[in-house]
This record gives sequence, structure tokens and C-alpha cells, in this order.
Amino acid sequence: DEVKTVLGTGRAIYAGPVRIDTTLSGTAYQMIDPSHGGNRTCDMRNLMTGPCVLFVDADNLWGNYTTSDRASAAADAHFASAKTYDYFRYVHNRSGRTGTGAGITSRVHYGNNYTNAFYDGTQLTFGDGAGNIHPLTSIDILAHELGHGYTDALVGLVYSGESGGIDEASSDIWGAMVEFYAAAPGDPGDYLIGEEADILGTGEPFGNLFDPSLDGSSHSCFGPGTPGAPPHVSAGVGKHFFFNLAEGTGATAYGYSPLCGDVADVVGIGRAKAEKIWYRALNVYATSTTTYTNMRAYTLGAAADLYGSCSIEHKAVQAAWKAVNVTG
Ligand code: ASN
Ligand code: ZN
Ligand code: CA
Repeated sequence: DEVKTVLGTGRAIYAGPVRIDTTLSGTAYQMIDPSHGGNRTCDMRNLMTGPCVLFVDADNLWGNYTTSDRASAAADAHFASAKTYDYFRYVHNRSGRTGTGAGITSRVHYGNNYTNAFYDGTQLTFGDGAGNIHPLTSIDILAHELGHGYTDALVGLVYSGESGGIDEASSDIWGAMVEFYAAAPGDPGDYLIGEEADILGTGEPFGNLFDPSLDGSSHSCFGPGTPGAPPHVSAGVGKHFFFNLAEGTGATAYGYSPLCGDVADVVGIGRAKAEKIWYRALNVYATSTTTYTNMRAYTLGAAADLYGSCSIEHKAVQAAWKAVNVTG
């Protein structure tokens, strides 16, 4: 028989009250989402090995908004994986990370006090954070990790040097863009990354796109040290470019965007155009060894393709790169 999606109710820690797609098997509901490539969400039971136990439930009401119910973090992950799927499907016309419609498994409650999340080429894994009360299952973190899967499939950037930085920048860009797209009641979009899960334990966000250097290590502007910096550090240049392009350098709504070079303010073209330019640069032009200078040329190419040579959008791409010291 064909497996049909059933509409369930999530009481997610970060996303809040959300609808999630599940499956009815016999008399039990399962966290399997046939409407989004068969995404499934399972429980690592705070171990690092052994089976991941699929979440099942008798009444299709998942979680209680807190970590006292193991299904709450699962509801966040199940919701965020569906929204990430829809984002790439409807905004970029990409059906699943492989392009074949296939979804992903999200393993939650991984390890003990595990304060990270990762994509291993096959599935997603999320720790519960410090004290096991800050699961890393927020939309921006999940979309960052799942975004690695999409970027890998689109380009396969080498994970070192500038190409590694562009890989990490892409994941934070997807993280932020999916968060806006998802429009969750408890977690509206912003340009902060990981703030919901309080990864640092200080109440400060783990990172942001408007001035990445605020994290203490990321480069907000391209400099002599950028090519040799680790991916999470050089990524700042790409994130900051993207913010400049979408929101402009005069933007104040989400923070601020200091200029690097001596250039006039960049007028942003909006997220909807900026995300299409970045995606097309990766999908059509980028290679495994793409550098920031290359990415400048590729985003210019993508903007010319989409909006015309010498269009406002094309010129904004040029200005947004100049504002992070990438001049080609
Ligand atoms: N959360 C990290 C990332 O996706 C995992 C890692 O450092 N490998 O970038
Ligand atoms: Zn990453
Ligand atoms: Ca965020």
C-alpha cells in the first residue's frame, strides 16, 4: 500500500507549535515524513553508538515544548528537515539534496552533553548541548548541516582553504534563509546562527552573517590571512558578502554591516534575489577548488544570467564583494 502522510502536531522547543508530517503504521504514528522524501527522525538515547530508535507516538502529538519530553527536540528536527526540503524544492527547484527526491534521517539526542551537530554524508546528527538541555535542533543549525548535503551535491567543495570557507559560508546562508522561509511561530528568521540552542552557554549567538568577526575568530573581510584560515574562519567573508547583498551595508535591522574597504554604502537587493544568485553561482559555475575571487566572478555571472548584465542586481553583487575586500 502507498504510505500516506498524516498531519501531526509538534510542540517543539524552539519552533513552537508546528504541524509536522508523520505516518500511521497500524495503531502507532511514526516520525516518517512521506511528503518530504521520507525524512525520518530518531532517538540516539544519549549514546554515540547503537541503533537510532524511530520516534513513535500513540496520539500524533509530539513533545511538550521542553526537554522533559524527548519528542520535543525531535519535533524541532522533523519540522526543520521538512522546511529545508521545501526551501530547496520550491525556492531553488532542487528535489532533495541528491536531486532524486530522497529525504534524510535526523538523529537527535546524540551523546552526553554533546555540543555539536554534523552531516556525515548520509544523515544528520544532533547533540543535546550542555547539561543535555540545549538540543542543537534549531532550524538554522539543522539547515546548516543539511545544507552541507545540498552544497556537497551541487559542487563538492574541497573542505580546506577558501573552498572550505565557501562551503561553510553556504551552510550558514542556507541556515538563515531556511529559518526565514520556515517562519516558525517560536523562531522567526534572523541573521544569527545557533542563538536558540545557546551553544556558547552565554546567551550569545554562535555566529552571525552581518559581522562574522563578532564570534572572535571569523573574518568579516578578506585579508592576507583568509586563504590559509580554517573553513569556519574564512567562511565569514562569504557570509558577510551575502548579508551585504541581501540587506545592504547600511542595514540596521539585524545588526550592522561594517564596510571593509573605502566604498560607498551597498544597497541590498533582498533575500529572494540574493539567495538565487548564490545558489546559481554554486550550481552552474563553482568547482571543487573555487576561491573567493572565483566566487565573485561566479555570482556576477549568476546575477547577469538572472537579472541582466549591468542590472541593479549585477552592480549590487560587485559592490557587496568590494565591501568585503574581494575585488577580483
Ligand atoms: N557543526 C559543524 C559544521 O557543520 C560540524 C563540524 O565542525 N564538522 O560545520
Ligand atoms: Zn558546517
Ligand atoms: Ca537564527
